[in-house]
Amino acid sequence: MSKVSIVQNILAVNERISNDIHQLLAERQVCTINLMSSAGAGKTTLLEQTIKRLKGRLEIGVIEGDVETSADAERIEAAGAQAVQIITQGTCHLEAHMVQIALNELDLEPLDILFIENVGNLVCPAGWNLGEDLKIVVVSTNRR
Ligand SMILES: Nc1nc2c(ncn2[C@@H]2O[C@H](COP(=O)(O)OP(=O)(O)O)[C@@H](O)[C@H]2O)c(=O)[nH]1
Ligand SMILES: [Mg+2]
Repeated sequence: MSKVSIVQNILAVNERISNDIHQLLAERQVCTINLMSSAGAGKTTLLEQTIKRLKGRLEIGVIEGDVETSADAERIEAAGAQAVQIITQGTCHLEAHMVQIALNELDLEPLDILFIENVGNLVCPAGWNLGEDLKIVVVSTNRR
């Protein structure tokens, strides 16, 4: 039986697009943060509070990743920042080509920080660079 491995090719394409994104955002002097956690850990809440607290000091934009809804982008806009929603239709992580398309919908000119809220999943997003400067993992526990 012969086997064909395509994983390396897909990741190589992702890496190339990720590098293009990183270069574009560096030229625009936008610091980009890829925010990851399990579902419901508090990523969007953290972003809402960050946007409100930094209002008037730093301009923030957000690319939201979700498997099926636009609810998070609506929350971000209500908090006062530009937001673009990527609906992955079941895919468990964001890939660089999705972010590249979403970037066309944002006005990068005023931005100081771009947050990319990844799909709620602690495994899949880790393998896919998105052109970010930093990856941040949000971890939450209950109080007992
Ligand atoms: N008690 C408590 N609840 C929180 C906190 N952060 C988020 N939540 C709640 O946890 C739920 C999921 O939060 P969300 O920000 O949507 O998580 P995400 O899926 O990681 O974006 C919501 O009902 C939030 O109100 C927190 O710091 N403390
Ligand atoms: Mg969220």
